[in-house]
Amino acid sequence: MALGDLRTRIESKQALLAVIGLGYVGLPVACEFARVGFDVLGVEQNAERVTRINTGDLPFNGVEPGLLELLLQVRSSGKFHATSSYAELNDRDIVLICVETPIDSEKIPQYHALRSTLSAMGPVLKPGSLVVVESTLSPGTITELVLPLLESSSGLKANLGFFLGICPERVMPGRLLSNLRNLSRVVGGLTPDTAETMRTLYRHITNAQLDATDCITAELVKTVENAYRDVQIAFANEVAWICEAVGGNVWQVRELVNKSPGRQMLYPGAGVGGHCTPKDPWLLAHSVKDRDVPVRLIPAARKVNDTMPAHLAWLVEDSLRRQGLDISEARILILGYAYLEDSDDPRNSPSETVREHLVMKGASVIIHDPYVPGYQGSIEELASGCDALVVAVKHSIYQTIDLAVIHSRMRTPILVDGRGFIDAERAAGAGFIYIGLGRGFSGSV
Ligand code: SAJ
Repeated sequence: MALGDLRTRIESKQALLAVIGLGYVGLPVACEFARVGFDVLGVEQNAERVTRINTGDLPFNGVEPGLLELLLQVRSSGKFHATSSYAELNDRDIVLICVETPIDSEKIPQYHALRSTLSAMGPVLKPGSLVVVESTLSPGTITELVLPLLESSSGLKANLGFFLGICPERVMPGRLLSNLRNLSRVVGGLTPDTAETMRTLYRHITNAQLDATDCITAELVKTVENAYRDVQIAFANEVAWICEAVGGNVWQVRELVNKSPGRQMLYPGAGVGGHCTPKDPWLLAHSVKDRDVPVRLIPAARKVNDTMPAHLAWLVEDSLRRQGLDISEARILILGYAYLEDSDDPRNSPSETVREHLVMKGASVIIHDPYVPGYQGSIEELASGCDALVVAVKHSIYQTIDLAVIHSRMRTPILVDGRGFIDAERAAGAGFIYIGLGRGFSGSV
């Protein structure tokens, strides 16, 4: 099918769509296209996840406004169903690829999921179809890996047998649907015509700007926007360390700095987790690994952010020591395990690293999280006999916990706030010794 015919079928929503990978990115986008009237096939390797989706059960918890209702709606309308069989792709005019693209311990991109997807879909790819990668890729990956692999597995030639582009996602757990509908997107096509056809497609579900570009630009924009955020967070974290040393309060400093025009200092914290921000800077750096390009700021920012969990553990140890307690005899409750407030997504959880450091120091550590299975329960009960409460995630419910009750249950009333989330006066009023990340001891209450 020529691109023009495909665009006509897209405009009339007759084009048959497939989404490969039904995770935080793929499932919402599949449901959204089904909601507006496309016939959507979801292809997911995890059979248990396929079953849960086909029985109207979201395969993840967390607060995702509207997603469950949407899934039920598109299932009952018959516009969306999931499968683990690639064979069903053979009639699809459009295939969106939403699989994970992690990095390994050496910060090298791991494209196993992408490679196996491209190898499996090639033989059944419908000639004339449009393939769009939504996963985040190291700049250059579309032309250096995706294109040749898809040509060899399908036996088709790019821009003749299939059309190829990349449209990086800008979703965020807790705002999956709203980000999808309301955030602009970069639409990178192997050719300008392909980019325009992709715009025609995404216009159906996105009411924000769709910026047509080439593939390398789209790959760069996605990895740069997250590397930029990581550097911003690292700056805030470094200022927090300085404030602690000189007796400042970073939360107050940040507020006043941001009154200066053109400043937008982000928040220091217990660490940078998730599937995007810790990884994408390395995908960006990887694009020039074999070239004489001095990439220094991006790795340095990663290092700053990666030391925050250890720093929080040190704050806990130091606050215990100041009360004459040895951390090796302490019982510590960490509040929050998900990487982000009001989400159940535990990927690259900074709390896990905090726990590891505390355990290495000999402490016994328990964790509470209202959304992550295995960590739910009564905070009051978990706090019994503890010597320190560590706020690692800004889950909304932690704003309303009864500090007086928790205080009465604890052996030593130390509260270490890793997110500037608990009101220091309120904590002190409940009898806590409040230690805040980024607040020098003379700044502590
Ligand atoms: N964090 C801080 N300080 C901050 C902001 C975040 O320590 O000021 C920490 C968070 O606690 C978390 C990690 O960084 O552990 C990542 O937080 P995030 O707000 O960057 O959330 P992500 O990783 O879901 O980021 C996504 C990104 N969006 C996409 O990749 C599509 C990011 O570019 C967006 O800016 C962010 O969502 C958003 O705010 O929407």
